[in-house]
Amino acid sequence: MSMNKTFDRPTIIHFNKIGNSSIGFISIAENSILPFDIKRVYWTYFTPQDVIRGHHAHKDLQQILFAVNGSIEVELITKEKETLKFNLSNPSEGLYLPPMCWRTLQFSHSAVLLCLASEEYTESDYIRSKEEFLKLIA
Ligand code: T46
Repeated sequence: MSMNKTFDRPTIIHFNKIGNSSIGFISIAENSILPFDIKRVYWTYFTPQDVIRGHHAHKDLQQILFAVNGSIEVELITKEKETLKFNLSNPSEGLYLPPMCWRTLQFSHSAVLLCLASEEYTESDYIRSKEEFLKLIA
C-alpha cells in the first residue's frame, strides 16, 4: 500500500514485504499509509482453539487485524447486513474493519493477533449485545 486511503467496507490491505526467504521479512505500518492514525496497539495470544472471541461490534472504532503467527478465522456481519468470512494467515496482510461490524474470531494453535486501532480503549464504544447490533443496522 503506498497512499492514505479510506474504506467503507471490510478490506484486506496488502503491506509491503521486505526481505527474502533466506533472511526473513519485515512489513511496516505507518500513519501516512493507513486509513486512520494509530492510537492503540494490542495483541492477543494463547487463545485455545475451541474458544470464539469477539462477539461484539464497535460504534466508531476502526481497526486493522493481522495474524502475525498462525491463522485466524474472522466472521463478520457488516452494517449492510452482509456476512463475510476471512482467513487471516499472511503476516503481510491486514484486515481493515470499519465501524459497525459484528465480529467473531477463532484462532489456530499458537496464533497471535495484532491489532492497530484508531482510538484508545473505551468500553462505551462496544456493542456487546447481538440483538442490539441487529436492531441498530435494521
Ligand atoms: C476486537 C477484537 C479483535 C482492555 O482493557 N483494553 C483494550 O484495549 C482491549 C482490546 C481489551 N481490554 C480488556 C477488556 C476485557 O476485559 O481486555 C478484556 C478482553 O477484551 P475483549 O473481551 O473485548 O477481547 P476480544 O478478543 O473479544 O476483542 C478484542 C477487542 O476488544 C476488540 O476491539 O475487535 O479483539
